[in-house]
Amino acid sequence: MSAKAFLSLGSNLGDRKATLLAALDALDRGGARIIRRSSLYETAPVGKIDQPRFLNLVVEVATDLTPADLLALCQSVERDLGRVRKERWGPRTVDIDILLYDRLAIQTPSLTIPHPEMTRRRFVLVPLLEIAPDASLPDGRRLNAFLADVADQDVRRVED
Ligand code: A4P
Ligand code: MG
Repeated sequence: MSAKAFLSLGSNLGDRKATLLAALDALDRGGARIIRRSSLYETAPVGKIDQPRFLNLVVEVATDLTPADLLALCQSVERDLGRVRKERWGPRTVDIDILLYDRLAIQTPSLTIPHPEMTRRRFVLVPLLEIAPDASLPDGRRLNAFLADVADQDVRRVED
C-alpha cells in the first residue's frame, strides 16, 4: 500500500508557473504520483521579505518511496530545474518541501516531518486546506486551526 504525502512547491525566479508544472511532472515520473494539486497562489515572501513574490502550490502524492528517498527525489528535481542555492530563504527557481507523510513524525538531521514551519505559513496552509480540508498533524491537531494566526500574510489564488 502506497504512502500518502503532501508536498509544498514554491518559485520566485524566472517563469514561475512553467517551473512549478515541470517540477510536478518530474516528481510524478520519479515515483511521487500526483493525486491532487491545489490552485496556484501568488504570495508575499515570508522570512526574507525583500525578494520577488512567490508562486506556491501544494500537491498530494501517492508514493512507494521512503521519506528519505522522497526527500532525495525532491532535491534532485530542485537541482535539475536549476535552483541556485545562495542564501537561506532567498530567491529560488523551485523549492520543494515535504509537509506530511502519512501520519509519521520524523526528526533526523536532514529531515523533519511534519515540516516545522508549515503551521506558520499561510502560503502552505491555504493551498493544503484547499485540497485536504480535514488535514491534521500526526498528533491530531487540525491544520485549519492555525489559519487565524497567519491572517496577515498575503496569499491570493490566481487562475490557472
Ligand atoms: N529538510 C528538513 N526537513 C525537510 C522537509 N520536511 N522537506 C532539510 C524538505 N527539506 C527538509 O533546505 C534545507 C534543508 O532542509 C535540506 O537540506 C533538507 O535536508 P533547502 O531547501 O536546502 O534550503 P532553503 O529552502 O533555503 O531553507 P529552508 O529552511 O528549507 O527554507 P524554506 O523553509 O524552504 O523556506 N515565502 C513564500 N511566500 N513562499 C515560499 O515558498 N519559501 C521560503 C523557503 C521562504 N519564504 C517563502 C517561501
Ligand atoms: Mg526548503
